[in-house]
Amino acid sequence: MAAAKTSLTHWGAFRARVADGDIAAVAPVHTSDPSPLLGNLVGSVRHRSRVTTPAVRRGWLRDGPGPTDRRGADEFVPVSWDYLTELLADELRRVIDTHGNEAIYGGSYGWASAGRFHHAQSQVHRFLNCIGGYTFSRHSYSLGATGVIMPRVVGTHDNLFKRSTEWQVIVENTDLLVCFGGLALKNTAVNDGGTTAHPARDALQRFRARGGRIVSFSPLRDDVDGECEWYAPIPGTDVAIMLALAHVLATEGLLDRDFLDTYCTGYDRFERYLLGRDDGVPKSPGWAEPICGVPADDLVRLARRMAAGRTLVTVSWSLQRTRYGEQAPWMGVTLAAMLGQIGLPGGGFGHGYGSMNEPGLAPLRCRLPSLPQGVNPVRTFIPVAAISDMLLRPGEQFDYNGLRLTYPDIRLVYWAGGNPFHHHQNIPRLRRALARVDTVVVHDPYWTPMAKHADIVVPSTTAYERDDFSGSHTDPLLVAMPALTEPYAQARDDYSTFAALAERMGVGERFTEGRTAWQWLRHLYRTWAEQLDFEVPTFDEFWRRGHLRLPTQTGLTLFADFRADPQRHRLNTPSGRIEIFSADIDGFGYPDCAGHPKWYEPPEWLRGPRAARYPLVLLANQPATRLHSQLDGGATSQASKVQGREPMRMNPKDAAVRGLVDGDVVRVFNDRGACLAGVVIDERVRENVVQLSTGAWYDPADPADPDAMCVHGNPNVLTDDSGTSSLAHGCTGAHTLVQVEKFVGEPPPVRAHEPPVLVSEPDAR
Ligand SMILES: Nc1nc2c(c(=O)[nH]1)N[C@H]1C(S)=C(S)[C@@H](COP(=O)(O)OP(=O)(O)OC[C@H]3O[C@@H](n4cnc5c(=O)[nH]c(N)nc54)[C@H](O)[C@@H]3O)O[C@H]1N2
Ligand SMILES: Nc1nc2c(c(=O)[nH]1)N[C@H]1C(S)=C(S)[C@@H](COP(=O)(O)OP(=O)(O)OC[C@H]3O[C@@H](n4cnc5c(=O)[nH]c(N)nc54)[C@H](O)[C@@H]3O)O[C@H]1N2
Ligand SMILES: [Mo]
Repeated sequence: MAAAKTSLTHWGAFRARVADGDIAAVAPVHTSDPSPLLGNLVGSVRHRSRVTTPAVRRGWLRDGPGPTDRRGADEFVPVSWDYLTELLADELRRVIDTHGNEAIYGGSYGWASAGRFHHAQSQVHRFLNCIGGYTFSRHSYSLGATGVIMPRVVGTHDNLFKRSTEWQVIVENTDLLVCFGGLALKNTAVNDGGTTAHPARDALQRFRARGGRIVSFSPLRDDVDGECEWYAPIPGTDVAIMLALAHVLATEGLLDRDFLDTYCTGYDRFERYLLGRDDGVPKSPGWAEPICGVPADDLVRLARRMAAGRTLVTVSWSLQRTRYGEQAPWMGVTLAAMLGQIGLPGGGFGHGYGSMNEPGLAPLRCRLPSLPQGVNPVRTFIPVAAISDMLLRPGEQFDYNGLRLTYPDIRLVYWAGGNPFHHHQNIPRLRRALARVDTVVVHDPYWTPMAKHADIVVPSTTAYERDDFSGSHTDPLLVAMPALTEPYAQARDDYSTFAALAERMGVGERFTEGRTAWQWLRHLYRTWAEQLDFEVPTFDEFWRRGHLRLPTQTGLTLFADFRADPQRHRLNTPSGRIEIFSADIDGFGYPDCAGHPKWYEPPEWLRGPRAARYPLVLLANQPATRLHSQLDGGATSQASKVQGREPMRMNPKDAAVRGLVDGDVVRVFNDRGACLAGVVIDERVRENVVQLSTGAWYDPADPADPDAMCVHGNPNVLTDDSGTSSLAHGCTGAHTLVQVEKFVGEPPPVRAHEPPVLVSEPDAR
């Protein structure tokens, strides 16, 4: 099993020097533009926040399962693996026998680590399927709105990324890149499953060298690296801007009627709205200016430029992570359709350039190996960001994507590979929701806030303490991930934990199929290799070499095949075309999502009534210094902190009126909650906007109080979790309105990365 000490993360491949059971140094491999996130790996295996022993919350051990407000405030009792397995198996059995499998929530959303076999979500879902199933979740926090709206508009959502127009095609063909939400390079380092290539920075340089121009709409200047024409509209108003651009195209005869007639349906219905035929309000640049703050003349000129050359309209994913988030991608496609360039090289629509590594990369010509998850006999599900609603409102009905669904009565929450205290909005409400269930189980290598809110905590290995391999659908390399070091303390692979649990519950053989983890790796590789239409080396050869290059499909343009032959390549929509008007959505009659893209005033915006009390828009965007909450204790993440708090960037004018200087600790608050943050003054941030990225581990000043201030800077104590609309119920974490004031006195210490108090109990084994 000896192999070079290289491995893969979601943000790149690296070579490690290992000493004393930990990663002592890392160097990037394969990439020409390595991610700074690699800096978080050093010391991560033996970090003080590791879970070193199976542990059970003291109150749960004493009083048994049941609703309680002690979660997050209690001590933990270390137990043996055998006792943990026994307790957990008995509790799962009790819940299933008394309430049925539907009472287990196993959505278990989260990114976990790279690795095709030891992928925590695949493992937990396979295990729960073996014991009769679980209530599951649909879609993601990334693309909650897109995942529902885009299949109805263009017949797919993932092909928008997996078969996106390649960077090289943009470099060679695009004249004008109009980017709603910028093209943030900090985000392009990352891909789910791992990535080895980071071509975006170089592509943008070559694009500019060829004479390409970038227009960025974003509250942050540095969402585009280097030269661009920057507009900083009021956050949340991109749909109004796109409507204004569309209005110019429609009224100046700049739209492509042939394209709209041949490839789209419902433009005329939409145009009635655009021109104000029914409501008397033309959505003109003059109408948009007071909404978005961008001068009408600039919008007129931009629309004309867009029609004069090869233009790619890109919409970042952040735009759909807000209330009415369905509208931005829908309107983006509509605008691109009016320009008539969808399917032409370098023109049309793009979604997620600058959001993830994947858009702009060449897809593999083959599938990847993956662990079969089995079949879930339970059909109950929720849209993923409805977790608090589900736990707080069992039995209540709600609308979702044309369906009327009922929230199940959840008794046990099972999490492996995610951190809801990172990903979910309105943490005070989430804490009250988690207090309602009988039992919370968490597998994680670290004492994350979610682990501290659990009853049963299962110490997992990190990806660097076990053998695995990984890759993603838009990366040419399959990469071997040999264990870099032995498992720390009592940590075990999730696979071993589930194998032991399955054995105890009488389904051991079904779960393991008689294979060890190492045998599974070989099995997954071999069965994958057998169905390929090209030759690959044996598993041993692959493992020895450390990576395997797979064929990719280069030169793609999104929807080129549809453009070439709209009959043969009809879209998977009711009309087979791009649905600018959707009769289905119209038929649902939702007040918050009409049959065509439309401007809705968001609740959390600067021109609304709420801004009188909370006059700043907080952008809770993706952190430049880590992936989500992962390795927040690592060097790159820690170097960015200000007096130990998460940095919050703000415009010099907003700082001046509050008497703030660089390095101050501030209290950021609204009527949902409050957190501390460290001030970084930066004129690249629009006025009336502050940026506090996600990912600082939640650290309540008083762990027993769900409304306590987070002393570390987690913006999700402030955000709203009410969902994008009745259509998708997507995550709306991107924006929230806040006020900021100087924190007076000595700020409380940050204890986020300290383990909880561990106490021994006489009866515990
Ligand atoms: N306000 C606001 N909130 C947001 C967002 C936003 O823009 N604004 N963005 C949202 C988005 S797009 C996303 S994708 C989510 C991300 O939310 P998550 O995916 O939940 O966040 P991560 O921090 O990646 O959590 C992964 C967890 O898996 C653990 N882990 C790693 N390896 C293993 C393993 O092998 N086994 C086990 N059991 N655990 C492992 C890590 O230690 C970590 O605790 O956040 C969302 N939340
Ligand atoms: N370094 C790093 N990279 C990541 C991640 C990470 O945690 N760390 N997470 C990954 C994941 S899971 C996902 S889903 C993607 C998410 O990708 P996105 O959702 O696109 O990423 P964000 O950084 O939240 O937002 C991108 C930019 O949009 C701008 N923006 C916010 N609101 C508005 C608005 O109303 N209008 C306009 N025009 N612009 C706005 C912000 O300035 C922000 O910097 O990122 C991925 N990449
Ligand atoms: Mo995401």
